[in-house]
Amino acid sequence: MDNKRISEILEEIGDILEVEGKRSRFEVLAYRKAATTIETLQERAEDIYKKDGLDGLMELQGIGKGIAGGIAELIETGHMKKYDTLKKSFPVDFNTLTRIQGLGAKKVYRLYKELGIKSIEDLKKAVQEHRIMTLDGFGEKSELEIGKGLALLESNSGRMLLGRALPEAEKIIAQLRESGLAERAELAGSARRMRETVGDLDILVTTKNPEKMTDFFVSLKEIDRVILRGPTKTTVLLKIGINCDLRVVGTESFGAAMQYFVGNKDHNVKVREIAIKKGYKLNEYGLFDKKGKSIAAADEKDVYAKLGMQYMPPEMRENRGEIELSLKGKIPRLVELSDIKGDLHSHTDHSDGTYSIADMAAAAKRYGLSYLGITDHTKNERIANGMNDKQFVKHFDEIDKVNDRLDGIQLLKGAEIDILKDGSLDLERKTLEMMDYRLASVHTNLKMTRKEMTERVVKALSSGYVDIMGHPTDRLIGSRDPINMDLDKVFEAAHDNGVIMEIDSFPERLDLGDENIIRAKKHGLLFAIDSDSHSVDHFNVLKYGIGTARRGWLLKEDVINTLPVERLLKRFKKF
Ligand code: DGT
Ligand code: CA
Ligand code: CA
Ligand code: ZN
Repeated sequence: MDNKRISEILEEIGDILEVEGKRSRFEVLAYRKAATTIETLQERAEDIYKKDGLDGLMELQGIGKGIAGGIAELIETGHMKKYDTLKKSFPVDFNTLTRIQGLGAKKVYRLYKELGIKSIEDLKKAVQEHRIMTLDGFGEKSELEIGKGLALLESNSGRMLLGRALPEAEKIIAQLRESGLAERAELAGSARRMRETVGDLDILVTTKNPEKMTDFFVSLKEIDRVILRGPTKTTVLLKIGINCDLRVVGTESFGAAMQYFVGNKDHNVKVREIAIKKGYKLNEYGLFDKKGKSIAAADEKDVYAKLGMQYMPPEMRENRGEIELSLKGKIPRLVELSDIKGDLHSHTDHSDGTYSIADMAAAAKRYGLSYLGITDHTKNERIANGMNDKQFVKHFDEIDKVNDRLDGIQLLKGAEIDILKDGSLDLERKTLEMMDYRLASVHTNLKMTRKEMTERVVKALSSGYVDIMGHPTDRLIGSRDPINMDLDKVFEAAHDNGVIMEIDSFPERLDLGDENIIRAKKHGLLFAIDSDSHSVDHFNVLKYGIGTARRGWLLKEDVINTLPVERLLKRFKKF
C-alpha cells in the first residue's frame, strides 16, 4: 500500500474520531500527525516496515505503538479493523469533502447528520437546491463559499495541459534558482517527460537551508495556498489550479532522486528490478551494493551507468521498450528544437490569423527559423474567413511580393485545404498547382461513421495533391475526441501517396500524439512539426511539438522541416 493511501486513512480516522466526540483531543491529533508524517515521508512506509518491522515504524515522528500497529495491519492485509468499524457508522467521504475550503470535519459531520450528505455529488445537489443555507450556522454566504469550493475542486481534479503548466513551472524554478538559496532546482515528474497533460508539478531542490528554502517557495506569488508542509516535501496549490510538490533532497543523492521522481512509475519499477537482479538496491537515495554501500547517487547518468544502462531522455521513460534499448546501448539521438529549420503551418490576417504576412515572416525570423509556410484557410471554413480560388491567386501574389523584400527568411506558398465531406479538396486543381506544397485537414462534418470517415480521408490523401495531413485526428485534448477512423488504413494510404503526417504543436492539439506517432512511424511515414501559429508569439509552442515527437522516439531524419529549404522543396509534389 502506498504512503498516500495510508495517510488518507489515518487522516480520515482522525476526522471521524473528532466528530464522534468520544475520544480525547490527543488521540485525534495523534492520527492527524501520523498522517502528515507518512504523507511527507521520502521512503515508503511499506519498505520501512518490511525492513525493520514495527520498531521501524515507531521510530518515525509522532507514530506510537497503536498507530504503528494499524499501519502494519494495512500493509499486511490491506485493511484496518478500526478504520472499517468507524467507516461503517460514518459512511462519509471525509477525505474529499474536507478538501473543500471552509469545510472541516465537524461541518462535514453536520451536513451528513442533517442533510444526509455523504459525497461530493450529494453536496453539489444540496447546493443547487439551496438546502445548505437553511441549516443553523451555515447561511447564504457559506453556501456560496461551498459552491465556489466545489467548482475549484472540480477544476483541480482533472489534469492540466502541459502548455499551461510548464510555463508556470519554469517561472517558479527560475525564482528558486535566483533566490540564492537553492544549489540546484530541477523539474521532475510528467512535466519533465513532456506528457501532454500533467496531474501535478514536481520540483527537486538541493539547499543548505531547507527551512528558508521552503519559506521562500511558499511565499511565491504563483502560490494560492499551502496544502501540506514537511521537512522534505511541501505541497502547494498554484493559482492556475494544480498542485506543485517541492522536494528538498541531499546533494549527495540528487541524481538518484532525479531518477526516481522523473519517473514514470512503470519505468522505475523495471529499473529497480534490474538493480535487484544485480544484487543491488535502488531507491531515491541511491544505488546500493550488497553491503549497503552507495555506489552511485549524486549523478543520474551514473546511476543508470552502474546498472549497465545508457542514459534515456526523460521523454522516453514510459516503459515502452526504452529500457531494453538502453541495456543494448542503442538509445538514439532524438530530434531537438534546434534541429527545426522552418515551420510549415501558419495563418495570417488573410484568414483567421491576427497579423499580416510580413509580420508573421518577421516573427518567424526572430524565432530563428529560415523558412515559413503560409497556410491560410480555404472557403469551406467560413468562420475562419477562408478564401476561394480567386482570392488565393491574389494572396499568392502578395506572398511573392513580401518574399522579395525579405532577408534571412523565405516564405513558402501553401494553404490549409479543407478535406470536404465527400473527400474532395476545397480548391481547384489549378490553384493547388500554384503552391509550393499543400496541407490538408478535416475541420467539419466530424460525426460520420468510422467507415465513411476512413473513406473520406483515404480519398483525399490519394488525390495526388496532398503533401501534408494537418492535425490528423482533429482531437482537442480534454474537449474533443479524435475523429473516428481506421488510422492504420489512413497511414497506409499516406505511405502509398507520399503524404507527410503533421505534429501540430498547439498544446490542446498535439496531434498526432505520442502513441500515434509511434504507430505512424511503423508505417514508414515522415513528419512535419508545425506551430499552427495564428499570431506572432505562437512559434513558442514548437517546443511542445518537439516534446511530443521525442515521446514518439522521432529522430531528426524523421522530420522534414529539419531540412534546409532547397532539400525540403524536393520532397513536395511537382506539377
Ligand atoms: P502526473 O503527476 O500524474 O502527471 O504524473 P507523474 O509521473 O508526475 O507522477 P507523480 O507526480 O505522482 O510522481 C512523480 C514521480 O515519482 C513518478 O513519475 C515516479 C515517482 N513515483 C511516484 N510514486 C511512485 C511509486 O509508488 N513507485 C515508484 N517506483 N515511483 C513512484
Ligand atoms: Ca507529477
Ligand atoms: Ca507529484
Ligand atoms: Zn486546422
